[in-house]
Amino acid sequence: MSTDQTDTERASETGVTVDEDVTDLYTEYGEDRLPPGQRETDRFPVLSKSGTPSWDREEWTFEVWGAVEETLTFDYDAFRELPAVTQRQDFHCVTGWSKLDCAFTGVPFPEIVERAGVHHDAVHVMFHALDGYTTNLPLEACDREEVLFAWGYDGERLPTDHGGPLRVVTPHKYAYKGAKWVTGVEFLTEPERGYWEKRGYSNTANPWAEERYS
Ligand SMILES: Nc1nc2c(c(=O)[nH]1)N[C@H]1C(S)=C(S)[C@@H](COP(=O)(O)O)O[C@H]1N2
Ligand SMILES: [Mo]
Repeated sequence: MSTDQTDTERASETGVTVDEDVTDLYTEYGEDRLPPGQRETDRFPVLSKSGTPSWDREEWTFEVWGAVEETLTFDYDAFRELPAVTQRQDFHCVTGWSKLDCAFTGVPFPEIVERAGVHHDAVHVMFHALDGYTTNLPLEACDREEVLFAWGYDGERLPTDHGGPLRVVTPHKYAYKGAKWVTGVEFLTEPERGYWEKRGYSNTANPWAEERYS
């Protein structure tokens, strides 16, 4: 697949109806849709620090806490009832591959911000996951419609290897900013670093500026 196809051609390839195409967000950051130093892949590789954790649908919860008016807890069914959107997005891994035209379905980050009533002094966010993974972003970097808590991929339930039942996707950042198996989001009044950010990966992770390592 080349990067100069039309949107119509792309839509017919995946066969999934999308509500929004956000693959043009690169124009905020760079000239080319494919960030520098990346190569396009048709596969969707699996990358995890320590394998795929198991989870139990009855026990699973998603929590929102920290600098918020209201701590929120959802079980799986309650989370699936939140308003969701299907977006066509690109996915850029810091190790050098990019998968274009992924169809992710999920709940936009601002929906969670609104429901929790995030405090005015909240400036930062930490995502927590089942495998002990964490990753962080400034609130203003993740409070955007393209950051999804995704439970669907290509019209199906998100596969467990790719972070099911729920993962975060951050199409404007390298993919390590998107926690797979996410179980909670914590709003912070001071910046903190997550798993890879403490181990030499870039804190800012802008693919178009090749912010890979710090
Ligand atoms: N919970 C969790 N989330 C994670 C990771 C992980 O090890 N654990 N790895 C990150 C990295 S480095 C990448 S590139 C993407 C890979 O997502 P994929 O396996 O669906 O391709 O997930 C990110 N999110
Ligand atoms: Mo990665």
